[in-house]
Amino acid sequence: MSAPVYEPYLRKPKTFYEQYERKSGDPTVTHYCPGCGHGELHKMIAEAIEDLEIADRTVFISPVGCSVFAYYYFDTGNVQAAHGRAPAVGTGVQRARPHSIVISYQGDGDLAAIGLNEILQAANRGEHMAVFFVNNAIYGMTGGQMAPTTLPGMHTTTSPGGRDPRKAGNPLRLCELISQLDAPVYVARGALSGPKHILRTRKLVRKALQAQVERRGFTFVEVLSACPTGWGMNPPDAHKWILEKMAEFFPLEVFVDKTDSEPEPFEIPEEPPAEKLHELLRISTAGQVTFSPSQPVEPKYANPRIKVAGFGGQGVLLLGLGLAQCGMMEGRKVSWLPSYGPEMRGGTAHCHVNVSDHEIGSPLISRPTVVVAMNQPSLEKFEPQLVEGGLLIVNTSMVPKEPSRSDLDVLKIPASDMAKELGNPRAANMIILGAYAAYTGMIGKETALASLNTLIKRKHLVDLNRKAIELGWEFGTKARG
Ligand SMILES: Cc1ncc(C[n+]2csc(CCOP(=O)(O)OP(=O)(O)O)c2C)c(N)n1
Ligand code: SF4
Repeated sequence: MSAPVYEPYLRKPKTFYEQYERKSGDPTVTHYCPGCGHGELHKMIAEAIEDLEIADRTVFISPVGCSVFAYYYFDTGNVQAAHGRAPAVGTGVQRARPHSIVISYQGDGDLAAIGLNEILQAANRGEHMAVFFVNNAIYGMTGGQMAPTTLPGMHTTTSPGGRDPRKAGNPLRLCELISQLDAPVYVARGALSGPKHILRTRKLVRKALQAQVERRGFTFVEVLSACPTGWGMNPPDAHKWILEKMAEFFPLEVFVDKTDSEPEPFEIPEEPPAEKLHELLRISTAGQVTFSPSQPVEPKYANPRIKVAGFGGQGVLLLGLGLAQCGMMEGRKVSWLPSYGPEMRGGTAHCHVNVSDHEIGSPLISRPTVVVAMNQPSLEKFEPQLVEGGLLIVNTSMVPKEPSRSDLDVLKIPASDMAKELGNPRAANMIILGAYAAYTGMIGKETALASLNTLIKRKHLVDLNRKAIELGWEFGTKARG
């Protein structure tokens, strides 16, 4: 007699990675605490994605909180969003790629505190996304502080005497709030405790995702979930507490279900052909020629990581763009990342520019090899960040102070004064571009001049900027010796 073959009951859904990349430890287990609801809900979502066959078009958005770790587990598209911002990121994803299935997976600190406005606005707009809201009544990741969903009288690290509704208000009931809006098509609350409720919650999860497949609109499933660590309970007690205490305040109901109504007609828009990309992004290729690097580059100047800094109005960002533009024209990989001060005018501005013969891992630069300081505060802020022996270019017209380090390669240039003499102080940035190009050999003169066709939108200013580059080039050549 042959042995019976049993279908494995507890199977790992295919939506999960085979191994979980983590900082340390066993890569086959999750790092969630024993009894934590995140793991249970992850599994329900993963199974539904597998059964609905949507893994290849699902984008899972995990913001801050214990939910952030979702990208370690889900073999789908993943985006990590800033605290509370998953619905905004999801909106962008859905609108750019309407064929995608967007999941916004958020904790109660994330969704009901810092992200409350985001979720209400997204729900009110009826964005096409499934929101899974893990309500464990506290901030789990940071050690159990009071959340907007903390029960009256509940002890947390920030309400050691118990939540007092007279001071902290009553807990927010998100399902009830969201179901007041017209747009949401499905709003329901489940609990992760005991087989009956776990099976019911599994159904709610599926329904919310099925509605996305049918492109019906905004779906919201709140899940009462245990955080034994934050609650200071063992897992069985925590699970009991969900039904005995939490469910009393947060009723387990389906609040809205319009998933039977006619879905809005939808056709997946065609992808634009790659040749059209320039047009779509409004990138001008007019007058662009590819130049080969004209001078040998000393290893210390090759693959620069550049920070250009100054105050608003000095053309700091344009100088950064110019460096990237020239690098691109000479066939290199480039990135440009601007950073603005909060003021519209007169504030500080800086940008990060990578020009490299290799793929660029990140546009963000923390240890630059080149710093351009257009004013005094920029010197003070960015000189310390330079790598040992890095190149510091100082606009001495605006920087009276001497650099403080002695290990640096310093190019001092009175760029603003030179630009004034040329007829326009705003041309200081292009003088520096010319000087940098000649001093380091990283950019050919012909390339720098030709980049102006793309960089300078007001054509009557091209001539002035051309002169500025020439002037800078002369200065840089002399300084190089
Ligand atoms: C802008 C910002 N503010 C605060 C924090 C600190 N912080 C990290 S996680 C968290 C709360 C997360 O709680 P919740 O959303 O309930 O998720 P849980 O960890 O309980 O699953 C906070 C306040 C942060 N990372 N970023
Ligand atoms: S701290 Fe709480 S929410 Fe975070 S993993 Fe542990 S049990 Fe889960």
